[in-house]
Amino acid sequence: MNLQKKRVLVVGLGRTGVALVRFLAREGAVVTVSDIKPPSSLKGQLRMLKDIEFRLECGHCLKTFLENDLIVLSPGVSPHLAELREARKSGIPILSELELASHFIKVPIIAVTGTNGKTTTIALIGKVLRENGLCVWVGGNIGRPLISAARLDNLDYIVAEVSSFQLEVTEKFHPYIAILLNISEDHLDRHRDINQYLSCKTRIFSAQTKDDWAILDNDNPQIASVSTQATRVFFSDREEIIPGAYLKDGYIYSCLNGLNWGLDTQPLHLLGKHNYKNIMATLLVAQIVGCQFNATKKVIYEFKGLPHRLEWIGSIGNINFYNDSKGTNVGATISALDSLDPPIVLIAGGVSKGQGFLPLREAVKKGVRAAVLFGEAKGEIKRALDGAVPTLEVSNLKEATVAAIDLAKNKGNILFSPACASFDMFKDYRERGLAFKRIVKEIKTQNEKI
Ligand code: UMA
Repeated sequence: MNLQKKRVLVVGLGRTGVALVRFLAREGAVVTVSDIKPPSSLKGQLRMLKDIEFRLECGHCLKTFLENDLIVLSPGVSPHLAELREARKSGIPILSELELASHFIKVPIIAVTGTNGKTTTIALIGKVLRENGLCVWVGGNIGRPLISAARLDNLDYIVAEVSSFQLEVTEKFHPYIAILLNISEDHLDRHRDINQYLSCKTRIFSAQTKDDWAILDNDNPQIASVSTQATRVFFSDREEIIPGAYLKDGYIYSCLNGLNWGLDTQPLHLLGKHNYKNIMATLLVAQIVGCQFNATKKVIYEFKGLPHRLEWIGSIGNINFYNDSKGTNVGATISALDSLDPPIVLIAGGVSKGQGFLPLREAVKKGVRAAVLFGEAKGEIKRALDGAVPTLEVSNLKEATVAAIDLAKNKGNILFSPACASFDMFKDYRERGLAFKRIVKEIKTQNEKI
């Protein structure tokens, strides 16, 4: 693809937009950016691009969309915008950032998607490959757009987290190894229903050939049956799969390419069966690319997990506190609940992403003493849990934490796993997780003074 002197419109000037403008300008394109925000809200981005020549238009204007040769979308921009519909009718190509990056990446890609566990899995894969002497770039949906890896060629692999938003208008994105970890309701404020969400996710396989690999969760029939030209290999925590990866008698086994590896789960820092599956996917990747078992095992045993994901943040008396602020959907909260011993007091709430909270009902019956709810969705969650577990509605995270400590009665685990997005009260899940850590620390300090 030659972008020299091409008129290219970038829609959205967030992290992806900034990386796109840099890349496109380097390629010699004539770049325009369209963003719905006013310039005063884009100051940070404009500062990052101050050395680059491009035109910014605030507000989406149809004329601008129609006078470009190519349109590239940020992941947060819906491909169903009216301006994009018109551009499509006029035959103007519309690419996702992922698709554009695919044209300029020659290094084999290991791509991970799924509702939960993506970031943990790419972090593990990246560390395992590096420990095995390979040169890798790790990024994607984690805030480091794939386009910033375009044209890098002194690499053995690119390890990329990809989201349903990024995959939605993608056709040529072609990973050598594609992993679909799991699927549960999420982002239904953007996708029509779970089937459409799943069909975006499975686009990760659509350009694969018989020389590629697809790693799939055998325990979910919708995932296990996805169609792909690639060699399919499965993982399961329910049954023995050879070739494949599975859990048996406290060991994770991975058997592929003539290799048989067994990993005792006892020394792992990562909690929960969902993390065992992330490890299974990592082991299969390691076997495909020819890693050594000892180096791989060392990384997995040393890995303490990422912040805001079932992160143990300390204890007060006999109560342990876990920060799972990245639990932004019901599936993630259910996995977190399954990973901890009862009794648990759950703190949840925030903004619903269109999913139903009813699946939480069964999960809380297995050891949750009470649920403390806050944020926009608290009433909706309460209705889903009523009768299954005692619930308490409060107005903010501080009140929720204080109430949870009271309800825990100096015993068990307090789990902050919101099952919701954070935007009603916080910038993002990180800010929310940090707020929880700060609150717990303050309460602990006060207790120590008494
Ligand atoms: N905008 C428009 N028109 C629209 C919609 C948005 O102009 O119709 C503008 C906004 O005003 C804003 C810009 O687009 O200025 C934001 O673009 P964006 O939402 O794509 O955000 P980025 O900063 O580029 O971040 C994106 C991903 N965001 C989303 O998918 C919503 C980031 O994932 C990702 O880290 C980043 O690219 C780098 O790849 C975030 C995320 O929440 C963390 N992802 C979801 C998830 O993980 O569950 C999918």
